[in-house]
Amino acid sequence: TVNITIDNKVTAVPPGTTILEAAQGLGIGIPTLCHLDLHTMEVKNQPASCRVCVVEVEGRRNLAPACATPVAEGMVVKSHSPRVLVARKAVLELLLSDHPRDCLVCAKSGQCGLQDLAEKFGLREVRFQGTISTYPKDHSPAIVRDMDKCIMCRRCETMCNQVQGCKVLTGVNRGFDSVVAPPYDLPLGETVCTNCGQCVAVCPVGALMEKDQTAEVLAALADPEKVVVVQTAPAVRAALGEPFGMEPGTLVTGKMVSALRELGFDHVFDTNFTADLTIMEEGSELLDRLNRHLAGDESVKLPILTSCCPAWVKFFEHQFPDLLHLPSTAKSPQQMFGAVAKSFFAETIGIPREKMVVVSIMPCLAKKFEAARPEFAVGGNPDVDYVLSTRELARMIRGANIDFATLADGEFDQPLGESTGAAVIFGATGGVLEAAVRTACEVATGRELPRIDFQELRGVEGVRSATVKVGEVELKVGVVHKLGNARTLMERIRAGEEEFHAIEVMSCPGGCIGGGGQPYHQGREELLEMRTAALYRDDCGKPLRKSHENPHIQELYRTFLGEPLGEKAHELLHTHYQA
Ligand code: HC1
Ligand code: SF4
Repeated sequence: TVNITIDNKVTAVPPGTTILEAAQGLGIGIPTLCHLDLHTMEVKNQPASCRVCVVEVEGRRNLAPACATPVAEGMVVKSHSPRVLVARKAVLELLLSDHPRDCLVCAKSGQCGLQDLAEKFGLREVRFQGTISTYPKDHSPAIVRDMDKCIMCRRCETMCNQVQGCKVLTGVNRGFDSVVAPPYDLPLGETVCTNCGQCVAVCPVGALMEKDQTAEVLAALADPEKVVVVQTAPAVRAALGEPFGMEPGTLVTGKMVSALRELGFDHVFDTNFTADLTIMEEGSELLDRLNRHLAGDESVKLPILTSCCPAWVKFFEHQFPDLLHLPSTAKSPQQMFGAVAKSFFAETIGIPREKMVVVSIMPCLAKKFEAARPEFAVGGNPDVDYVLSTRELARMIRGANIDFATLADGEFDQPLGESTGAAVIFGATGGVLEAAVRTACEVATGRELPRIDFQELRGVEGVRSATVKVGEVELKVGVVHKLGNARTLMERIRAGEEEFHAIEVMSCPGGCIGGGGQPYHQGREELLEMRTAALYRDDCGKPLRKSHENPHIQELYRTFLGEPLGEKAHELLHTHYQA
């Protein structure tokens, strides 16, 4: 080990440790804007470009960036000497010299790393004035890029290329003109961008933001002619408390329901209901393909791939156009909900679909893109009208002055608000497959499962595989999160190097709980673990934990849909893919 002293505190750390890491180990906070360390992914963004982490190292003439300076034996460091503070302030002023000052109307206001430091350092003027770079804003179906605000920290690039394997964002040009851009400077919406939003999740400033749809939703709520129905994704309930100061991993399902009622939604329903429905369809498809495969039908292709993650869907459409016969044709729970709400539920309450507005609350930005896909509309009227991220909902709640923390727990409306424990774990990596296995096992054997928890499908590793017995069959399943891992696995499958019966892919770290629309995770992996634990706790506490036991799902098949994979189910609940 190497002995080092920081702010008079002594520590011993392994060689190669940076001053920043050693300081963190001592509980000493050194500000950073560009640094990002994703331990479990073994990915680091370490360009040392922002320079706000500079520290004084005894015996060295120049200040050193703590994030990129390895420790040395006997090193003595001062993290907040007057010299350091003066330098940091100057660094901030230089960053601000080429940065818009429109904090009042910036979507990142209040959560901006640069604004936060400017406030902490008491900046009252920017001494260095010069040209301010300007770029046209780029609006994709999910993301707004405002490169005027980019500070070239390159965190987005690391997420997009190293974690997601999408290679959409790269630093281009030099010096004052340098900026992060898609290939050929194309608009993001015309590239292979999956809308996963992981670039947004780590952007420290307002350069990458979600496409905000709160104004459209407010207008619908204010329109007396409209019946506004809302659905809430599994992962939202594990993170919505965070913007209101609650401990990460606090389950706020009941408060979320109450807040949505207070905001004026006419019917508060749950995407978890259609997550159970997805299992009925996708589980049936899995058993059907498996049985035909075992009977020697060579036209059946395996592995079946889950299809509820819209960024993953767009990824395989772009990257694996030759394998479009593999994904399940089941729509995602979000889209199943829209289709059921605007048919079954509109009929139930006796209104035409045009009078109904369906709003989703999602942890995800790609859900905005998914809802806008033309195949999910009838006569131009979309099944899901607007998608709000967890962050946008939190803003609406704050804007309405609702005291979230003290809200009483509300209950979802019925019939589209009932769900089982199998549905809520959709929000964590491995959950969709676990839910499918719970149902497939019982349907295949007609016997009650000896166990409900499939620990072998849970965890944080990027690629996991397990063998699960479904009836007489040893089902080989894979679970993947983060698209870079999905690419590696799919390439192995394409090359015939790996064989699976079923694979779940979720694009974001940890699954939807780490989605691009959640309170910014900024790469903090412990946060994702706390949210995940909340979903499994919720599952454990439910009286029903298998999708096929959901009484309202059974009723929906009896009275409206018919059989899983039947004609009506096909028309409303299945889709197709295009290269
Ligand atoms: Fe997800 Fe899904 S789990 S995709 O991550 O299948 O977004 O939470 O809503 O649709 O149910 C997201 C979460 C979500 C869908 C479900
Ligand atoms: Fe890359 Fe995802 Fe951002 Fe698109 S949304 S640029 S794929 S990180």
